[in-house]
Amino acid sequence: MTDLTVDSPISGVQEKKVPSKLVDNLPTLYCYETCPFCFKVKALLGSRGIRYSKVEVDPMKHTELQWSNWKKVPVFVDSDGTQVNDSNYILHYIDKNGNNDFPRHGTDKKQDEWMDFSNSILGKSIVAVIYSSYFTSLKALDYVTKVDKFSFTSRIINKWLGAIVMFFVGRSRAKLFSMKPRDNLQYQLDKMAEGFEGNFFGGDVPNGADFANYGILRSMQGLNGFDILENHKSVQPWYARMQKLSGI
Ligand SMILES: N[C@@H](CCC(=O)N[C@@H](CS)C(=O)NCC(=O)O)C(=O)O
Repeated sequence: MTDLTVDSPISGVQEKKVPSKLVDNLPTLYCYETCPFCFKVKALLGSRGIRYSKVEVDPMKHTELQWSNWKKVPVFVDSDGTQVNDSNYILHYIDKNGNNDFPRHGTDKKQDEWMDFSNSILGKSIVAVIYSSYFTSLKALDYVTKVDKFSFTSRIINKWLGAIVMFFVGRSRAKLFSMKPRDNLQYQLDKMAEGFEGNFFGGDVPNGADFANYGILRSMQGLNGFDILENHKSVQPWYARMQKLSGI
């Protein structure tokens, strides 16, 4: 279970401010276009109407994150230069400094568990389905060929080599579950739906668990296995509600 205090010494809000890493003086999100953890943050920023800049990180070289000790995406830099690492921490940080809608970490066991579920179960379950073959992996990585700022060579390497890497990651994720990837995803969505308290995990208003799990699932829209969600009788309407309010 993710413990927001001990997960990693560099998860969460960083002491050193990095205002020089802001783009256009706006809160800035360092991300990969298709990263599930990044979609969590984009969904929350969208639902709160927060304007922000996006920096697309090269998934192989990480050039854009050379300045940071934390090399994973998302990294969020707030307008005052505060750096926050790790998606669930970023969700809490943004909420705390804005609407303050979510119960804070440690005060609502259910929210904490479902936020943890998004990383430890759902994220791994979708990866096992999206990257279940080299062909489906290539489809998922096609986006890199459309990132203008990447060089031609980077685009080719990121797509064709990236797909091999992700195919093996998919296989390793699949081994974590006893069911086949598609059956497992169906099972995890059934389980997840049990956590809804009416319209959302948070009841009438979405909480951290809604944004965390929506983000993960949003990243598979249009990719292999998304039909499982589209055909799910309670997850699909929840997904549509989240999509409407987040605008992504
Ligand atoms: N616990 C982190 C996980 C983030 C993560 O694993 N991001 C992936 C991209 S989807 C990553 O950056 N992996 C390292 C890499 O690509 O080198 C979070 O929730 O933000």
